[in-house]
Amino acid sequence: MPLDTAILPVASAAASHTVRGACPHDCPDTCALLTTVENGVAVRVQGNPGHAHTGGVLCAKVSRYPERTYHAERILHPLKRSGPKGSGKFTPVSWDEALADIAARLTAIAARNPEAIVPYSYAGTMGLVQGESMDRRFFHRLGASLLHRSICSTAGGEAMGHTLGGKVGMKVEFFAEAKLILIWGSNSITSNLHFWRYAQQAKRDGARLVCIDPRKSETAEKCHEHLQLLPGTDAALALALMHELIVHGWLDHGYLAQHTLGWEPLRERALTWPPERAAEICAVPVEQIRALARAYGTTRPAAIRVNYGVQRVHGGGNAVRAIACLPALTGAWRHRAGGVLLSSSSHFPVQRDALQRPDLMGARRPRTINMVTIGDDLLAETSPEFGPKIEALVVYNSNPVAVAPDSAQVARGFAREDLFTVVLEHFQTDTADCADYILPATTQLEHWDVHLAYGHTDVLLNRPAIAPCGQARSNARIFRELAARMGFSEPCFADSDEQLCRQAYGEQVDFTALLEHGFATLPVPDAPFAHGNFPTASGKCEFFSAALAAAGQDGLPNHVPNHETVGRSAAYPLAMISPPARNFLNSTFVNVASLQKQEGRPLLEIHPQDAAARGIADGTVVRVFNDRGSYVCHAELSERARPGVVNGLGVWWRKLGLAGTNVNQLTSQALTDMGQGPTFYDCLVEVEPGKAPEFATE
Ligand SMILES: Nc1nc2c(c(=O)[nH]1)N[C@H]1C(S)=C(S)[C@@H](COP(=O)(O)OP(=O)(O)OC[C@H]3O[C@@H](n4cnc5c(=O)[nH]c(N)nc54)[C@H](O)[C@@H]3O)O[C@H]1N2
Ligand SMILES: Nc1nc2c(c(=O)[nH]1)N[C@H]1C(S)=C(S)[C@@H](COP(=O)(O)OP(=O)(O)OC[C@H]3O[C@@H](n4cnc5c(=O)[nH]c(N)nc54)[C@H](O)[C@@H]3O)O[C@H]1N2
Ligand code: SF4
Ligand SMILES: [Mo]
Repeated sequence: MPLDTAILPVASAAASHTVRGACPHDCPDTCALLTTVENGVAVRVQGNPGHAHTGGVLCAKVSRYPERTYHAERILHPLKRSGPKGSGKFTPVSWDEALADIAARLTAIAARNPEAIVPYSYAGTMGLVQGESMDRRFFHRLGASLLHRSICSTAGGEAMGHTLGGKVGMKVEFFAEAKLILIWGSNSITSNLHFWRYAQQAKRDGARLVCIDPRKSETAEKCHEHLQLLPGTDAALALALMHELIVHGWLDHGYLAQHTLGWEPLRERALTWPPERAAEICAVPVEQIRALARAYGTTRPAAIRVNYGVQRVHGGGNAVRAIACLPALTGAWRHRAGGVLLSSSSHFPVQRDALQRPDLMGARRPRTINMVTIGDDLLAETSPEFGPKIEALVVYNSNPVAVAPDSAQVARGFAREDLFTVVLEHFQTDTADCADYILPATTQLEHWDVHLAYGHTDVLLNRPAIAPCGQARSNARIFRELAARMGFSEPCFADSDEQLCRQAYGEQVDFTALLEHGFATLPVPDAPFAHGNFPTASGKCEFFSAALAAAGQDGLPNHVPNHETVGRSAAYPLAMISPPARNFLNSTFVNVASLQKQEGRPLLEIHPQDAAARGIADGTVVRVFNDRGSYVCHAELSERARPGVVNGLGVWWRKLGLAGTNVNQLTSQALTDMGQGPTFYDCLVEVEPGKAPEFATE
């Protein structure tokens, strides 16, 4: 089968061929895809065996790509609202009519104040072209509000910036050579499968695997040990580990002296955290903390895979900082299989200014809206602090009505009759239901893109494998055409999707190699911090952050209790976390029948003791509630939940819930200590037996 013949017009393509691509989803693995196309139809999507990190293996979700792409409910024409706001009723219109009307509406609002227009996007596709190129140029030129894209990773990202100097760390492939791996706040089997393959290799070679997670996840089950702490207590644990490293002398004094900043004050801080203190806060046996410290202090090489699960609580930034300090205490960085990895994305030399063109804002400095607080912000009136009331929202690559916290408030905001909402989508999601216009977007099989990764260090190229389905257009094309209709005449608005692919890395990555192989490996050293060289201002691992101290924050990592701390509320005694479901990707794939079937139905895992105390039987309907609202789902009595903590696996579409809500009805808009991120896992609830029909009209 010839490779990549899809660059020829599809109609003339050979009867069967394969096309190299990249998985677009918000997943650390960024797999290399091979799509088999027969007579212009994508019949199979597989992992590229030639790409080492992918190893020819895809997750169950993306193996179903053709099912999603050719789904009967795919949006194939522009749609205009024909019923009351939020009713989900639409009629097809032509692209001309839709684009002309949208351009006219946005032009009228911009004439009064362009900041009343807000873009809302996240990582529905992580592609640099379809996610952060022409769209950004468009909104920058328009003078629209900026968006703080904070819904996932800003607390941990900022914490890494203040500690290591960026989202940098161990190379993922060397986890395979570690002798001890801490899997910290990560359900790797679910959400980082290709890291798990390396961890399995290490396990086969004798490594010990320890999982640190409030939930007995699929991953926790397969590790040698599981430390099942309360949510939001990771910094206490990390500080207690430091305490033990110090009192037992498991320290690399040479590394500390040469490559770290602030060791003396950190030492003093850590000495205030004996394991007993942490054990009480984390609600785990003190011996388990001592044993973990001994293992970490005495095993070489020791590696930490921390994931974003730890940082969705009030003190998420501090927790990540505390964890990120650990390898410098023991000098684990000296070995290529030692250190820590949260995200590798700062290793990528993306030419963001060229791609996004912030210069098009000229002298304007629009306000920034935080995507986490979109619920409150859509309901805010014009004021000197807030700026103008939001009049128009353009949503793409995101499903905020389902994924943003405090969704009762988000849904109220989206229901505003006077809000003009445009949604670029593949499907009629909860958010698309609230649109004035839905514009059909292409999928990864239908457009060009180029990618970074946050779980490895290869750049990937995605070629279109098939022609766009129906009248779908790529995000970049839609913004290009809107720009033309609004009279934006700068030459950058004429760049094609393929040209944008080339601009994403400019001269930094060899585009010819990308065209030829589909991926290119960045020249990152095997042990990047063996000799210091951290990308911080000091070049050292910064235990003490002068930037944080200057901002009035604690310059050293500390335990910051949750906003909603277990034991503080009699009304809501249970902590709830809502981690990713294995067969969905955030709210994507929820409508793919085979995957929905795998996942079953919206459910809450509850420990049998907590269930018994409330008269809840396995498989029955329950109402989960707090002051923000209630969520009706099925109870699953399960040891996956620890006593006192319930797990509401995410993120179902609201309209598929028993009472038209999902787990985000319960989560809050409160922010993290760093990065103004969300606190999805910092949430108290109560659970009671319920009946589905009783709540059906709630
Ligand atoms: N299948 C699948 N894969 C995904 C996703 C998905 O929805 N489904 N989502 C993708 C996205 S958007 C992201 S950001 C990435 C990373 O996504 P993450 O959100 O980091 O997901 P997980 O790796 O599942 O890790 C979350 C783990 O952290 C645990 N956890 C919750 N609170 C705490 C806490 O306070 N402390 C500790 N130690 N653990 C805690 C949860 O129980 C869960 O097992 O995964 C991506 N991959
Ligand atoms: N309770 C709870 N809530 C959470 C989380 C949690 O763990 N618990 N996780 C949070 C995290 S980590 C994240 S990252 C966010 C994710 O939130 P989002 O980024 O909103 O992710 P998705 O829900 O997957 O929605 C992405 C949408 O983009 C669309 N899309 C995909 N590709 C394209 C394209 O090329 N063009 C256009 N126009 N659309 C496209 C998909 O069809 C999909 O509907 O959710 C957060 N919400
Ligand atoms: S979602 Fe993740 S594991 Fe699945 S194919 Fe995409 S990158 Fe690979
Ligand atoms: Mo995320």
